[in-house]
Amino acid sequence: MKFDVLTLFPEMFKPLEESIIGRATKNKKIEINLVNIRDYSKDKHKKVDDTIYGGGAGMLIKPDVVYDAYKSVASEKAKVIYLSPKGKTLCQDKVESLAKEEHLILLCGHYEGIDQRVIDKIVDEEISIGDYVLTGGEIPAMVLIDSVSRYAQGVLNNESIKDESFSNGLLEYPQYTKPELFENMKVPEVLLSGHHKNIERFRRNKSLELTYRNRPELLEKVELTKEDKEYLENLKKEDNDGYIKIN
Ligand code: 4GX
Repeated sequence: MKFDVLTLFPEMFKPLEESIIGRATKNKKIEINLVNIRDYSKDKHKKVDDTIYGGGAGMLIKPDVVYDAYKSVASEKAKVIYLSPKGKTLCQDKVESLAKEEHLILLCGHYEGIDQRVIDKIVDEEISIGDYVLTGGEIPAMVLIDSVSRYAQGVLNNESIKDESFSNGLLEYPQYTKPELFENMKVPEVLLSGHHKNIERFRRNKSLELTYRNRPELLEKVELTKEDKEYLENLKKEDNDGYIKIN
């Protein structure tokens, strides 16, 4: 799978040379090609931005420069994504569907963004990584590359995708490794028991509790068994113990 990144700050993508994404690139499981938008400025001062028609603070990136940078990597099958807080919020389902694409072109804005005409001309999808404002689209592009690449063939070599957070609609249960005793805290006994059915129930309950406490809205969308529902009802009862609930 190939990513072309159109950016004014290609050096910001250094982190992708490390760890799993770095290895995936070296092993040709993914390809990340950085395109400096500034290289496509026709201006003798390499100017890429200008003031905003109608007034307003700051500068916008000029459409012609972005268009020429885009044309240098464009292909028929490529999907073009603009990272922006105005886009639809990225979620794990979206990550999985993007991983089925062969070629993604990621457009990173800076300053106040990019002239709307070139966005209308080349962008297929506008995606946000969350409801907060950053200084540019580079970190969001790295978030997208990192999350999508995990699903590319040969990038991950274990089964971790099966049990991780969101894979079953719930947050992942806590996990433990050696030593068995750390700062007076023991690893939960059931995990040492070898009793697979009990371990499975313990983990499911921990997932349910964590999701209920941190992300209760996720519980609406997940299929709960009779046992799941009983466990959650008990939790709520314990939370309310000693108090009268007023609705
Ligand atoms: N998820 N930013 C884009 C430039 C910009 C400004 C205004 C459109 C309109 C962000 C996010 C994000 C900062 C990237 C502003 N683009 N991108 N940049 N959150 O905050 O994706």
